[in-house]
Amino acid sequence: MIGGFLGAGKTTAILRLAEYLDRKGRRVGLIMNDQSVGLVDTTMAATRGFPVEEITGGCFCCRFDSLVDATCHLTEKVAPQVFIAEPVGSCTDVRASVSYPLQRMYGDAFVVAPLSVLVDPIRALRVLGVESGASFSGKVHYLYHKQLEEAAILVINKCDVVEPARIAMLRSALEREFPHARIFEVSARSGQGLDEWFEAIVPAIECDGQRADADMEIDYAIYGEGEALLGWLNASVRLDGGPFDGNAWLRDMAARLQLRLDERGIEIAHLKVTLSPGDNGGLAVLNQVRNEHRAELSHELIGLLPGADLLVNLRAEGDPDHLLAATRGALDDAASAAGIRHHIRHVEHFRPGQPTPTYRLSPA
Ligand SMILES: Nc1nc2c(ncn2[C@@H]2O[C@H](COP(=O)(O)OP(=O)(O)O)[C@@H](O)[C@H]2O)c(=O)[nH]1
Ligand SMILES: [Mg+2]
Repeated sequence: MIGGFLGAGKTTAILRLAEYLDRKGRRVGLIMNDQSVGLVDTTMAATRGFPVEEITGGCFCCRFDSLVDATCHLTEKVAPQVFIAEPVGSCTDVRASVSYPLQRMYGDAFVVAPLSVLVDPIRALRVLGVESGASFSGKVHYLYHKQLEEAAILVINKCDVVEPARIAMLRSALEREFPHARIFEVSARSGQGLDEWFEAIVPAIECDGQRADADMEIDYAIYGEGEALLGWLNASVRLDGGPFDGNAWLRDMAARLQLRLDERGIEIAHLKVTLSPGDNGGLAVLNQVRNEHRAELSHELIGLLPGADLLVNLRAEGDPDHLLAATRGALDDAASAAGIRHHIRHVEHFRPGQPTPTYRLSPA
């Protein structure tokens, strides 16, 4: 499992690890996880040609049997030698509720690698109190700390965009607070540092697996309240009446959405949007991981589109009704500014429920 908070770069890193293992001749199967259906991450993984299963409607810990089922489905299809799984970014305590139960109950079938947890350096510098800036409330910070505390390996990602001096400050803060963890500095985007990190996990998968570390104390009431402060919205929308420039439209829609969220004081954890004209016409992907972070288009479309399918995954600290109102408003305004029509086919907005793991085991 490659864990970490929303927007830390898990999906990007997982696809890199899958490519690394593929180059080494290992068959890989990916398992994506989210609270609801219609996942940008699954679309991204499938576009890269890797076999992928998606577990929705709850995190791995609360849908443990679905996780085991997903490995069976992948085994029937491609018999992977390595499974790479992305837990929901608002989830923690995955060692006790996923790694140990897997090892204990299915130890003949699986060796579980040490848990790696990624951090976005700018987000982590704020949550750890090293730098000031907009962040989340206390209970979300509690959940974030627990994610780092249970990691055997902490991976400072996005080193390509943050000055080395700030990365050094973050490393010292992490070493102070989490002395048991190994720390790597990488860029999942540029590839910097990835091989060193991958070389630390892959032999562990093949030889000894996960070391049993000390049990982590966690207050599920605070964790659950922290997770429920994060609103979730997944929408699937049809756009018609073009021609229109899909890349420009995505940027405009995201800017309008961010303004509406700003007005309500809602902090974005991760906004992911894909736009697909269909018929293998490519995919545009937009990501934003903080309010003041400019939305990035990591994949662009070529030419004008007559119509397209839009997928919006928004996770932000705020009332889900406000997320829905802001998303509807941004879609209305962006569509009329471009002279196109939009139709919301499916939308879900909610707060994650109290996490209740299927199993919870201590390392002993
Ligand atoms: N600059 C930079 N951006 C990155 C890096 N890794 C991921 N990102 C971006 O961070 C955003 C969130 O990445 P994603 O992999 O979806 O995060 P996840 O929510 O943890 O799965 C996307 O815009 C990525 O392109 C990196 O190493 N450097
Ligand atoms: Mg992801």
